[in-house]
Amino acid sequence: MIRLQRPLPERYTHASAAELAEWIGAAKRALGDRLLILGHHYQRDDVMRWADARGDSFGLSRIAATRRDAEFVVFCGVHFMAESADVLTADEQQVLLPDLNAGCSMADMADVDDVEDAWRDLAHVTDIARIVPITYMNSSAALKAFVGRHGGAVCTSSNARAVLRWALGSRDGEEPRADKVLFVPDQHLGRNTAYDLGYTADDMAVWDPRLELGGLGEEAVKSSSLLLWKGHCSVHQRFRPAHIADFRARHPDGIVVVHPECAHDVVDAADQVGSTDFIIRAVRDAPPGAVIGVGTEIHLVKRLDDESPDKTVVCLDPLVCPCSTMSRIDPMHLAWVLEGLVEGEVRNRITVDPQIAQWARVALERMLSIT
Ligand code: CIZ
Repeated sequence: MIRLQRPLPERYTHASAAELAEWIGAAKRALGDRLLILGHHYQRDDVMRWADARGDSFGLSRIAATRRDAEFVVFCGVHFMAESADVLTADEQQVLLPDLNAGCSMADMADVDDVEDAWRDLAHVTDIARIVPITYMNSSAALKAFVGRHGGAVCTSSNARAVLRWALGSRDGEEPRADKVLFVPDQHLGRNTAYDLGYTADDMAVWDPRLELGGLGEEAVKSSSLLLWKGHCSVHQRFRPAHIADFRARHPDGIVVVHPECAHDVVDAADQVGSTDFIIRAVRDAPPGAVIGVGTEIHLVKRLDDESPDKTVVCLDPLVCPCSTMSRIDPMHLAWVLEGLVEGEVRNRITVDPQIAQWARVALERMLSIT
């Protein structure tokens, strides 16, 4: 997906770190409660220091929705997060993304047109009324709206288990809503959650949107309970079981915690698996002196280490893996957007078409009613 961020004026590109900090601080003071700056957990420190609230994508959108006095919500995250905030906030609140090129490669792997094509193909070979689409929070508003329109729900990495159970029924007698789920866009979250629920490899198939019928035979489509979209997170997919083996060799008593966007063999080798919030709690609850090897984005891992002086928190991948799109939000872009607001100009507003927002809200509310 191409989003064009116009080049910034030299005032920002030639400024020193100290000047940018001075301008951001002055703009924040001038805007007062009219402004809410949200910082995603993966955000770089020189931006995070200005955040009024930190959190994951869904948590931050909910904070924005409860802060009705905040006329301007500056989302220091990526594009789909700013869209979700726009969907969940009041009409009079304006959501801004400091750099329009801060996208999410995983979200971009599931273009809504491709998902609609897949849905049509599936309808030719199976009873489409018995398929529920589920999209991960990390997806465009248009895809969330598609899911809402077709009776499905959004899920986060914290509640994917509950949402899959809602769709497919639990194996202990709960009524299934469908025979099949189309899980988009992260195959790993879908697979890890399905294994956790007792499904086996035979129950799942990967849908490759570039191939006819997802690269699957009609029989495979019919017999699978889960069709997993061929998408992944470029950061989490880097972790390998060998990283865990190396960590364990160096720290035999260490604790390994990874995100469910990691591949299944990594999740299998870890001690604990969970969302960003889960990882934060796992570090907080670890005993003093613990060494914790974490499989997630490096800014979060470093921050956890800095903020836990009685523990050692290290990234499992020694070759550091930042979320490069998130890092596009830097002090230059933040200063540019904030000074625009002070001058009465709203730069980089993210708006979701009202029809799309309405259906995306249906999918989000369905998730909330399940969890
Ligand atoms: O939804 C989020 O913020 C992400 C990227 C992950 C998580 O586990 O919360």
